[in-house]
Amino acid sequence: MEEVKLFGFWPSPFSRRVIWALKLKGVDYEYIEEDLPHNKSNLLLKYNPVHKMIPVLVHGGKPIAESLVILEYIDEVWPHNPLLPTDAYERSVARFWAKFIDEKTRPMWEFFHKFGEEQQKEIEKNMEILRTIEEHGLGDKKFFGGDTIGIADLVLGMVIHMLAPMAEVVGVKFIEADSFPRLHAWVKHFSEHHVIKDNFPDYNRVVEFLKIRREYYATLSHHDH
Ligand SMILES: N[C@@H](CCC(=O)N[C@@H](CS)C(=O)NCC(=O)O)C(=O)O
Repeated sequence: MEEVKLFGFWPSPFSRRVIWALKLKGVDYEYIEEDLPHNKSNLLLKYNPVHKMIPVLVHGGKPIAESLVILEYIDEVWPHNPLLPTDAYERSVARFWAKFIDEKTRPMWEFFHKFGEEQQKEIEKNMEILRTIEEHGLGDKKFFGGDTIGIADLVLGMVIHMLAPMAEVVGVKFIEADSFPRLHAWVKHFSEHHVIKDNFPDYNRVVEFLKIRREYYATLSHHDH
């Protein structure tokens, strides 16, 4: 079998979704942790010269960048335990939600960089995005992928290991049982899945990492005013 390598950064939701996909498929790979904040490796710059970002999957020496592209590649090369449905229409629906969640969840971090009224506005925007996913995304399914985890679930995983600890550090709550019952049930199903649970970043370590970031943003915001 050709060698598989993954370049990632431990708290990043973008490399995390790829780790989960490889684990769901049972693909052996070598994980290479990048020192993103301080010192990107020459290999990362060589493999992703366009964005210079993780994740990069290297399969048989050939690099693939952009997490959604990587997830689709993984599903094509290792088709067992599929992440996408076989039916063309169902596949397009799965891709629609993966794209929507990918595009909408990254800006959800904005509240973490802001304070006061600006922070409140971002929190409200986040609630609207969650409302859209709650009302139009999941329906009565357990996962976006139906009974099993699919591509959109892997992308939405970010709300558990990044958005939730960010909310904890700031002192707000997003996905609660009474306001978002479907998403709340999804959080439980997804985080209790054995592959996800066994390959989850250390929650307390993420909180500590985020506290330092939050203090840094607070210093910046203090200088602004
Ligand atoms: N759209 C990209 C986003 C990846 C991304 O934002 N990676 C961040 C880490 S969370 C990164 O490598 N940042 C390094 C930099 O911006 O210089 C994907 O889905 O793969």
